[in-house]
Amino acid sequence: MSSKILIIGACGQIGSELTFKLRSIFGAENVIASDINYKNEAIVNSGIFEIVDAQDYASIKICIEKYNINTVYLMAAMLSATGEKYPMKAWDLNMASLFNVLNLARAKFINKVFWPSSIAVFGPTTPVNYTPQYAVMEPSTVYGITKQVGERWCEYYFNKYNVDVRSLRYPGIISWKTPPGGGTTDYAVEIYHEAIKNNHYECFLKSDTELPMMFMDDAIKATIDIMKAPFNSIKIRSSYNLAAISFTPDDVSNSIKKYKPDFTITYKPDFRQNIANSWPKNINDSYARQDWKWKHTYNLEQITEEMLTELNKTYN
Ligand code: AKB
Repeated sequence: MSSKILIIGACGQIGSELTFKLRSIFGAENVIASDINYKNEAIVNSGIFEIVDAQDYASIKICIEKYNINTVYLMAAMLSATGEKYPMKAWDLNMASLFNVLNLARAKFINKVFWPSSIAVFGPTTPVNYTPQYAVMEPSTVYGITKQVGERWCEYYFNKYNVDVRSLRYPGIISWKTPPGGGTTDYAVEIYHEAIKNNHYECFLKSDTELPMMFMDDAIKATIDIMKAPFNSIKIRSSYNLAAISFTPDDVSNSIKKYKPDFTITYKPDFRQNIANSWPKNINDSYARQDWKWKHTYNLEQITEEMLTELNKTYN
């Protein structure tokens, strides 16, 4: 694997944990964190940090040249719920950042790229159960459209320009260190914070809304595993289906009640319900398991235990 890494969007939910993990593997001096602002103190103070605007080709190129970067993880994006509020901003950020990094790779300033896609590439006409890798994809959110189009461009840059770009269709990611922002699956993180703080949560999705989810440690492992995998083992250059578990708000609530029997939940679905309704309930990720030996670890019980334990320390 490459020795000098740049993470764009390092202050976000996944970018921050990826930064810590990559630094523990490759050494802090070899992993440069960057973002559009200084919003995550833990990241800004933990090693080399640069302000980089993902929408500005020159801003990324300057950083790549300054540190002799050869691998970029592009983690900056506007997610599904915020994207519906600011459609053009979502389109501009998600597409411009991807083109900037792909074009830097095409011009040989870097030689390896990770770009996350999402289950949002699927839409209301996709089969919802064990959605296969190759399925109808008619995304109904701006975020999903950017991810589907992005996948096509990744495959195109691989085929036409030999750009070594690797990608995963992330499900909802659950973590306690850095909060998510602007996603439809965010309820599955908020619920744990509210359980600790107020012993109550008002959920913006209906109780039986089943969605694919994954604990952060598994998501980071998948990301590093696909980047480590031998070049020829990566057979899919659009993006791999990736799965761990699937659950509903009711399932999470019941798992929290095992530790906090007084916990209560109410339901007040908002516009995010329609987004969730358009996504798969669970995902068939057999290509990832076959091609680069993907395997998840965490189930819902383990996630609940770790979330409650860690957030308890944060708030108390
Ligand atoms: C979102 O909810 O928008 C994201 C995603 C599934 O990509 N977490």
